[in-house]
Amino acid sequence: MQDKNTMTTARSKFLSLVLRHSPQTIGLKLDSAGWARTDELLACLARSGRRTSLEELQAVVADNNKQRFAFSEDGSRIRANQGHSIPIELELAPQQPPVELYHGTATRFLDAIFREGLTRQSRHHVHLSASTETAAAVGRRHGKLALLRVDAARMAADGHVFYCSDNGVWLTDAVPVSYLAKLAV
Ligand code: HQG
Repeated sequence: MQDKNTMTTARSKFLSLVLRHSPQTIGLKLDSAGWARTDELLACLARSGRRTSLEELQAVVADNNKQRFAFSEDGSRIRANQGHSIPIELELAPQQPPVELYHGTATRFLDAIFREGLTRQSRHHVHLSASTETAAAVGRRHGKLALLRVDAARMAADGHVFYCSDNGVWLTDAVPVSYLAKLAV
């Protein structure tokens, strides 16, 4: 018998897979802004052998450590707040970023990053954090940490557009090398 936390984490990972990358895995359809109907999601989960109650789904959304998912106001729809690899349009409004933002990465990527800048890889945007702690945690997922400071104020002044996802991740299309500086860790 798995404990409740293990189940919630497993459900959250699977939900990331279907709402960000591969809804077709369970025959689910997302609209152009990434929303799935909540009742359809529950039906698709049940049909694929992952029966989940509405209460259990609500617990996954509420307990998620990074608020990765959100329900629409009336609860009839659900989507991932960011991190998609499939083509959806989150419809976020451009926002003025903080003066500095941070990006955590692995040291083995630094040569490429200081050649071509930060590029979005398989995601829709480059992901940046308002705190060095969060950036460091993101970077450590990839290997030996390298921490970069992004001159967001100057980027914005130069016309680069920033968005902030509902869970506080700063997003932009690319960060050219001239706005990057390596920080000591
Ligand atoms: C690197 C997590 C070589 C980039 C986090 C990163 C985040 C380059 C990796 C979210 C490069 C991509 C995103 C270049 C960038 N050459 N490498 N020119 N430009 N890179 O996972 O930012 O848990 O796609 O530095 O909290 O690490 O999924 O991006 O190391 O918000 O909710 O290429 O994922 O959120 O890796 O993480 P990722 P990320 P979740």
